[in-house]
Amino acid sequence: MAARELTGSLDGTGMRVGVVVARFNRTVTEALLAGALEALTHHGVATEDIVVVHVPGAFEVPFAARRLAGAGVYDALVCLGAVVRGETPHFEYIAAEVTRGIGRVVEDHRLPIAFGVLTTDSIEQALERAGAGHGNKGYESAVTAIEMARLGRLLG
Ligand code: INI
Repeated sequence: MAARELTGSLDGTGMRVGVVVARFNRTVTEALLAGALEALTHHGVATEDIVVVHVPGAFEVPFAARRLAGAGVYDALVCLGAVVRGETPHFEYIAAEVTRGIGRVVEDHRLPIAFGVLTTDSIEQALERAGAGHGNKGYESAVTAIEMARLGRLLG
């Protein structure tokens, strides 16, 4: 007998999705947000079922994600930001905290959260990952959010 395989579909119909986006490195994060919104609507999520929360920087993303998760009405969240390595250790702290913070929200709320926070050495590298269509980490993250929300339903 064949093994039973479970994969979440990419059908976002009827889903409610929260998007948290950091303003820091705005050129990059606006492109990530555009990609995420394009992916969500392309995969069937209704515009009125999407909430976008803007926060100052990546460090603030987990706070907003936790609040959205606590609301209990979203099928998945998408977190977007761009942490670019500078001359100071600040990068390491911010990158570590946003990663840890989002991970904890996933564990605490058992909610799929796609990690669309770029961590790069330069703004150029970040812009490359925030390009049009599928080269856009925001787009990819939104698709991941839908797949994981569907998978979560299958897993029960
Ligand atoms: N926030 C970012 O989103 N990306 C960065 O690259 C960044 N750097 O390098 O400093 C950054 N800092 C701001 C931080 O996220 C907070 O908004 C700030 O520390 C206030 O809490």
